[in-house]
Amino acid sequence: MQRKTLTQFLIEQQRAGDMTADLRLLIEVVARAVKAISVNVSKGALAGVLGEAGSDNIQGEAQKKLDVIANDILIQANEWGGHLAAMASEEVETIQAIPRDYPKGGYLLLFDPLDGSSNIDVNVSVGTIFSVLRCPGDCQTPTEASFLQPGDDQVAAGYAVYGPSTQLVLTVGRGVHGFTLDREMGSFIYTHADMKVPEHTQEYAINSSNARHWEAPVQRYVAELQEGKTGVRGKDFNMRWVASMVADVHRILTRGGVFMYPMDEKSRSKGGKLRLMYEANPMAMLMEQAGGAATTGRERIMGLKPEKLHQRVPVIMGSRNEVERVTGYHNDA
Ligand code: P6P
Repeated sequence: MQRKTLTQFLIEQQRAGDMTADLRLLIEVVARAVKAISVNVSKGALAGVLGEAGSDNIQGEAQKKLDVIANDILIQANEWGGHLAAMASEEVETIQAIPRDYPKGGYLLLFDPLDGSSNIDVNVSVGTIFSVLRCPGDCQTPTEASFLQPGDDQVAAGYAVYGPSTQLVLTVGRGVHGFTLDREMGSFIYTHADMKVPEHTQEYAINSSNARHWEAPVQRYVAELQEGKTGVRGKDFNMRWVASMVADVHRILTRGGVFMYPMDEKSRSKGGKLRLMYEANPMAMLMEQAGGAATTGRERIMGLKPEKLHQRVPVIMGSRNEVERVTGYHNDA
């Protein structure tokens, strides 16, 4: 099979009218930034980039050196291109304005620069998640309110997973497409055309140490999975929990499953664990574009009207039949 690069794929999408030149530039620039993050992540201890940065992020979480490195790489890569009106990052409280020296464009880029960074020091897969919105109204002076759009308004979403290979998975609303980094050539090769989440699955992902804090519908659902063929589900299930959302979601996009970080008593006061704007929304767009589903347990994630840039939500996403079952249990309760 002739190896198609990301650039060729994007040019063909632009030619087909599925994306603007600026959106193509945005994705190319994010892909280049992801390559630089991959280089840093894969050096690990050799580059002195492991461990704590000695600072906390807006979430009050201790930042890893690589969190800060990845954040800076994404900001510096995107600020000069003229495709963005502003950026927002999990690692920074306020929105990131485009420096005066550079032109502004019509897109807003949001990202979690290094998701799952607690896994960095133990050499387990981590990732970068990004979401693209249009800047509404006057793009000369974007504010936080400019970003507070529902997930349905995303024009693109994707992630990079830094695992045994570095893969970039993205959607611009025409299905989900995966690329694998050829390190020798330094280019992303189109390796996963039109990824689909299998409707049925026998695999689920949840941090079971929180079981006593879950709401009844989740406790019921997980108990049925654990009863396996001796219970109402009539088949056995397997459990995986990487504690890197990108790695868990990538596995589900590749072979099915359901990912859950539901509301629990521990995180209720914060609204949940995962962030809406740059974790739940982009992953929800990918899941729906791949034939899966994504809800809070009670409503579609991409229908939510955001109130705050860093707000958190409960997340249940993956194989459609499983998400509908869990959501049904919530609505029954
Ligand atoms: P826990 C990583 O910190 C993250 O935001 C997601 O990537 C991951 O799914 C979740 O938190 C892991 O949370 O409570 O299992 O450590």
